[in-house]
Amino acid sequence: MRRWALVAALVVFAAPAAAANPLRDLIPKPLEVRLGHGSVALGDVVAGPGTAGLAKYAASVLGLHVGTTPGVLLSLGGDSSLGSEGYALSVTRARVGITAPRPAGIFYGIQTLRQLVSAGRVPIGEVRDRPRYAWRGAMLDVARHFFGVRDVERFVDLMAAYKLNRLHLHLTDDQGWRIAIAGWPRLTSHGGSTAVGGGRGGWYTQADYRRIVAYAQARFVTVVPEIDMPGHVGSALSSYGGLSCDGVAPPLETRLSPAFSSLCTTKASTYAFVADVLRQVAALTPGPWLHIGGDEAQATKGADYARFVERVQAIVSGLGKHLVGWEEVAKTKLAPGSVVQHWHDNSLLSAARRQGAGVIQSPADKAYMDMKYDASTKLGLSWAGYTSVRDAYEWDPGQALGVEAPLWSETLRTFADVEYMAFPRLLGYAELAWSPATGRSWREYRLRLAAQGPRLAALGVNFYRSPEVPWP
Ligand code: TNX
Repeated sequence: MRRWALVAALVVFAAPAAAANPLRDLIPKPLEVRLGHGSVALGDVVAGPGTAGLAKYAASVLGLHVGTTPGVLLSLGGDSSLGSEGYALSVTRARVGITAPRPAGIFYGIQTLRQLVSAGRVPIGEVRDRPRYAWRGAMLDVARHFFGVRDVERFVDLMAAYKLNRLHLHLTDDQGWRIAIAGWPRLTSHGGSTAVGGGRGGWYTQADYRRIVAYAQARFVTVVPEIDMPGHVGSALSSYGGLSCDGVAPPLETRLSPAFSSLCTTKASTYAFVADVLRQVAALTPGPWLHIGGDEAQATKGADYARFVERVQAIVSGLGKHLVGWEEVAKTKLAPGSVVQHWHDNSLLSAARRQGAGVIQSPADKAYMDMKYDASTKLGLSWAGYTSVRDAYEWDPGQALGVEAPLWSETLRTFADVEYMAFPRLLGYAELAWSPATGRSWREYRLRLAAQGPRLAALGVNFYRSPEVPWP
């Protein structure tokens, strides 16, 4: 890097009237970028030791071949201060090199390279990069409306292209139970049969879910499965009436916001159910987290709620996993390693911090991708206000494990709807989660975002052409 600076003239990011250079347009913005002069054509992808799988992946996304003609060289090793996800990318006249201490870093270097390629050429220069936060997530609500394996895989690819690394799947809610659990067939055959508005439902077999997990894992995305409890359980109660205190199965729920429901927290059989479900989900999930929801348990009495969450937390620990819960779980006594997902109540955020819990920032008025962009947005909700592309970008997550942008799907029936709400806001969250906060400005970001428009279009993404952004 230092030697490079001697050789090449150093051009800074905001150089006025500088020629277009994709090194200036990267999202998320890297830690350090040096621009050189000119560009180089791409050759083959050459795999260094231990990078054969990554080379195959790089070749497929870059439209190249794995070979030996000096081209894109992937190598493990180099500067260990880049950490488990950082990388160095160097483009000289002779070759493109991606070097990283760990495979994830090579993967992110490949994502950066993808954004640099234009008409088969890459600008000469250097990037040194590593993320600000470990948790860079998005949540997909497959319960209110169901989205199949292929859709979720596409979502994973789009997340990974912007260096996000956690996919939180909201698998169960009042209007749908979306994962098959052996021994409880009605959860899916009945509880998964419909959706908000009464349309067709759907669910993942355990093989489907494994496929999603493996697909995500290959892209360095950890799946965090959520089984929401003790509230938001209409689909479970309707499938097995014994899970409710009165023993009566309610009808299937298809309203957008139904009355609050609760598992019966005082019955021993409820815990047998919860333990069986969590054991099966844990066995399918290599990642270290199980999300147990815990939000909006208005139909559960306060003392019952605490006893329930603490008991479920013990089940989760017994499975060797860490509990993740919406911020309400901070009302209970959290175990070391439990993680709290903040969504709207600052006193619960403080309670989580007082207990030393890790915090994921998902403030509804900034990070909820189901909030309408403005009054004219046809999809989405607005209970937390409108969230323009600028609003979604202009905030700081502060001290936290990281950031996660939830996408609730009450109003989203198709995957095109999902894309319209997620894009382009997701790119802003990716940048908040990855890039240093210093020097951040909407005025500068909106230009880089504009430059991503053609890339999103080329990927076929149904993104919202916000008037705040000067799309080309
Ligand atoms: C609140 S956020 C909910 C969800 C809804 C969402 C809609 C949270 C933990 N609970 O059940 O889908 O608002 O924006």
